[in-house]
Amino acid sequence: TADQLAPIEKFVKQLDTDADPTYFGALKGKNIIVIHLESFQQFLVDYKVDGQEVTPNINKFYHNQNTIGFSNFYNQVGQGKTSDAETMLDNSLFGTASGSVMTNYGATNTFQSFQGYLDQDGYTTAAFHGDVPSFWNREATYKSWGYDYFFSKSYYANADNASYNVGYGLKDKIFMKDTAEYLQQLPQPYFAKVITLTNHYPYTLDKENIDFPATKTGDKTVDGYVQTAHYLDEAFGEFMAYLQKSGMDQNTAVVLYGDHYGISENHKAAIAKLLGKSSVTNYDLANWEKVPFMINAPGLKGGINNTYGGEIDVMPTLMNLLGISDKNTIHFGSDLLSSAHKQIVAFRNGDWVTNEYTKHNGQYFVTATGTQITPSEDPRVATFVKETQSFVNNTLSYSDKVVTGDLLRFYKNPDFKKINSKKYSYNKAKS
Ligand code: GP9
Ligand code: MN
Repeated sequence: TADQLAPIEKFVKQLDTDADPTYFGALKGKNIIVIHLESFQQFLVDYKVDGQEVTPNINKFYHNQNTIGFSNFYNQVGQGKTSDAETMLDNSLFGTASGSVMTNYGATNTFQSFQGYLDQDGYTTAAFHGDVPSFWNREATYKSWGYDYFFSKSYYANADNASYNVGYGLKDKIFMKDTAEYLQQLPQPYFAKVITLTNHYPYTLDKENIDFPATKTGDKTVDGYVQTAHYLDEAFGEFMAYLQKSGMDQNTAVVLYGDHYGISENHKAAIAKLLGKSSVTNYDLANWEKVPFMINAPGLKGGINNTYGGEIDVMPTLMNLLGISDKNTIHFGSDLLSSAHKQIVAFRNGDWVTNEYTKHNGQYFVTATGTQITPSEDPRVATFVKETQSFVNNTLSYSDKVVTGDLLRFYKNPDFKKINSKKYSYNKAKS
């Protein structure tokens, strides 16, 4: 009921920040292309195998003077993996404790999504993905989130041709090329989410597309990872070249993010080899949860940003960059570019990272140094840990309440026009 919302409204109010004046509205009216880098971890950025960069195009993008490149940005997904990342990015709501929000609630819940705000702001919104539309219940969910268009597999030429596919669907290079051409035809300004696919477990690629040496960790399931990551980087490079050649880059912001790990914590020996260490600690594994988040646009004041944050923070960050107030949204993240941003990153299992201390698999560390600590030995640290844990537990459980109770249907947001999911159809017109 509406009463259940009151404590939640109070909780999310404390996340409200004043936007940084340099960045508020800096991307106003620009096209936004968000590229979802499948299974892409931050460690790959600037990573080399035998002296060779795995992802030269993404590295260049990260260090570009018009890119804000986050160095302490974490994935926060749970069982819903890709779908949890999408739920956080488009709604600033966490994935649920188990299962997937998109699968279990995507068709039926009321949402106040980023796409809904963008629509009110005159944007066309579209999602692109080279898999069937039913995967993760995307088709139904995107209607609830108010996406105008969903270009899924059948929108791409030769999608049924086996040589165009690997793993779950279309090869990234083919997918990205056709996507760029679709983007060119969208009414502007547009917001586009482009979900890549080839860099997905078990990291297989056809011979013609392999042009990077596999790692030799001795773990067969991870050694192909740098090869598919390299392929994804080439697809991204070709996509950016198209934007530049066509002039599409001029009024467009490109945002990159990684959705979750590519190599899970179960592969400790391989992770140690990749990091050049004899073994890994829980502190190393906390760092292993980092994924890229980069924002680039012509004229944007860039630089490496060391703020601690995660996927839950993307929507408030982008809203402020677009000059859309996030004050009245029920969001569980906050603007990473605001000096008031609370640097607590909550993980779905109750672990957390802050700019001061880190909790991972029940152990505590100083975030800056990796030194392991026992919080009870220092009253100040003990209090910090207690307060942080209580914030993390609250943020997760309040987000769960919003989702499982479908509470947004009771929330009267003065800034938000209700989404009518029935309005949308993503069927391909027969030609
Ligand atoms: C499939 C894809 C993969 O369409 O997005 O999802 P994941 O297995 O990474 O959750
Ligand atoms: Mn994924």
